[in-house]
Amino acid sequence: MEQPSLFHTAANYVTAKRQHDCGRSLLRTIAGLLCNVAKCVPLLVQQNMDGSNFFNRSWAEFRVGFSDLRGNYWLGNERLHRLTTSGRYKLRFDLQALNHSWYYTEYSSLSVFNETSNYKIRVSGYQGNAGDALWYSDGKMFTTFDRDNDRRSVSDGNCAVRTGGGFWHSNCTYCGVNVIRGRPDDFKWRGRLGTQNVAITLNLQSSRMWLTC
Ligand SMILES: [Ca+2]
Repeated sequence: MEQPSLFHTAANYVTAKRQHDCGRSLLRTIAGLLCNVAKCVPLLVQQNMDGSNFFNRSWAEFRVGFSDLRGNYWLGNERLHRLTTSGRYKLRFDLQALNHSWYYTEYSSLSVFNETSNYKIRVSGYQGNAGDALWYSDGKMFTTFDRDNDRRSVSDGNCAVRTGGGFWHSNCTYCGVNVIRGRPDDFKWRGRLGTQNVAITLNLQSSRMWLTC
């Protein structure tokens, strides 16, 4: 399955950004990000190269974002909040299965609330060919190993500890893009089609999330 070339690599994303006159010095600022998204340059939100433990991070780290030289990336919850409450954006997932086929899921509407609301997510308007895995996170707050806002009982613990990744956990997630491979829920996408909750299961090789317009 062919991947749309625009989304294919993080390098393409950087190149695309530089083709727009938003100012390189602004690339890490909200103004720079808004400028790029306003011009419909897809903005990378997340990239998980291999399901390692890269997303096993604190609340403070998810708040501001983090990255490494291998391409693993989290934009940051505060930026996500400010972007998605200042304009209307789509959220796109590009999903590479272990067999190297590519799939995508897109949501036509995304909002991430403020830190006081524990970065609660609202997402709707699924389309794609991987099913809807984020429905289970809709309306949920963000949970990290040091901030338990999930629906899992106190005695059963914290989904970020259990899965090894911070996310908008319920009990815990069908959208395992931040989960360590081999942990509960795994580095898997489990998509709903119609009323069938797990119609499509993708064992992931890599994942990306984008803000698009
Ligand atoms: Ca809990």
